[in-house]
Amino acid sequence: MSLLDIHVLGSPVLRQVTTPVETVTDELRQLIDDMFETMYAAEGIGLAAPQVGRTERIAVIDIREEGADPFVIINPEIIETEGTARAEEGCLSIPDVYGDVDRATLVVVRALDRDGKPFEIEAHDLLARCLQHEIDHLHGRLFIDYLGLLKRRAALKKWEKLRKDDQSVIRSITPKEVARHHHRDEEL
Ligand code: K1U
Ligand code: ZN
Repeated sequence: MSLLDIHVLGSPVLRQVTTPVETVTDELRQLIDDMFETMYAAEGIGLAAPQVGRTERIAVIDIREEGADPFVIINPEIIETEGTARAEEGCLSIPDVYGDVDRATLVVVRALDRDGKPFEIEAHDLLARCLQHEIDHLHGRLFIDYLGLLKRRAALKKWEKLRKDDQSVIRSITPKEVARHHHRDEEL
């Protein structure tokens, strides 16, 4: 498995609409494994293909809660929603920038699994939020798009300040992040 570089705000791939997967090949299964490894090293609860520079409609999710197993969604569609709640979100592609986003509290998502088999998942609360965040990535949308004008402006200002000394649109996971991730695994 390998760690993938993460694209950050400013990289055009984050704004692209992804392409549906026709066949889940071994090459795509390798990509999925690498995405899981990258998500864990970056300490995220989800990761979508555009964040690693890919245009396939694929995202991986692990909210690390008891009873919630990691899973991949391929060609996901939200087929039902219920309720709304506002909560703070961040994004591995806009590190250290946060904002409150209204999302459905319940979603039903239909997708393909890593063997290309269709499944449906009913998700609540954080898992529902994470699914919506990742599916947004697959449509070129970012959480900052939902912020009001002033909050969005403040978020972008913070982002510009943070990246003043590094304008690159791709970030590599640092050895420090990898070490922290391994250390946490050993503790568990
Ligand atoms: O796609 C990404 O950028 C990953 C992102 C997904 C996310 C889902 C739901 C709410 C916010 C963000 C993250 O993993 S951000 C970091 C994170 O680990 C986290 C976020 C919320 C609660 C717990 C952890
Ligand atoms: Zn994100």
